[in-house]
Amino acid sequence: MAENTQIVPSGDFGNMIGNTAELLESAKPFLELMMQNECALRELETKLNVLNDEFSTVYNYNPIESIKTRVKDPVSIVEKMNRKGIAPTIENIENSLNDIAGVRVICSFPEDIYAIADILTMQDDITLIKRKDYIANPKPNGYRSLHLIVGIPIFLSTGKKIMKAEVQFRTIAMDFWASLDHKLKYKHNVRNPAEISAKLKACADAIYDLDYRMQDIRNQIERESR
Ligand code: 0O2
Repeated sequence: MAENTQIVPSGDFGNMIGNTAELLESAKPFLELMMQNECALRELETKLNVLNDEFSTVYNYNPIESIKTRVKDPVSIVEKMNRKGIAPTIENIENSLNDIAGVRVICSFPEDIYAIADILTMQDDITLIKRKDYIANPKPNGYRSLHLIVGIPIFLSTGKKIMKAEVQFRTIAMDFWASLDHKLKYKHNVRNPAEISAKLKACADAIYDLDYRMQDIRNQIERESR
């Protein structure tokens, strides 16, 4: 290093580092909240994996095809708070959003969805806060899933904290449909949105029919192969 190289920042660069440190400090409570939600997701994912492993070993059957987890991104959090007309403070975010932590559980058959959802919510450290059955009562556009809002404890150095999480259960086919529907939501320049919505609704109904027909075949195979 040359003798007079300045290693202590000064001037604008120094201010910039100072501002960054302040910014990081002020973001800490938010980062902490995100970390706690990540922890809640890990707990839930483990519980679901344990159930799937047990079914696989004991009944030679995997009710869960896949599990996806995500923490809601900061922009979506702020947008949702704005939609609700609530100031996006840490306290308000924690109190008014149920889906900062989100788990999506993909099952092959509708019966498995209800079985796993019931077993999960019967666990004594899980609290069922809200249940929306969009399979029995689909949204007008055809969206089907079972949504649970659950409370789950995480254990921090300061003690136990109950976190909220949204668990969405769908079949593989419902998930396929929801991905395409999600694309429509974010494309604002489609020429025939009404026509596309009608086609999607018809597909959603066909998927519902197919899911239950496949389930009947699966059950018949089980009955007739004992
Ligand atoms: P993202 O990016 O998936 O997180 P609430 O305040 O809980 O009563 P909320 O949050 O509208 O009301 O709950 P709701 O209706 O149960 O649905 C929330 C989530 O379900 C959405 O999250 C989607 O993931 C999914 N969802 C609901 N309706 C539809 C639909 O019509 N199509 C698709 N593809 N997904 C849907 P976010 O926050 O929209 O986004």
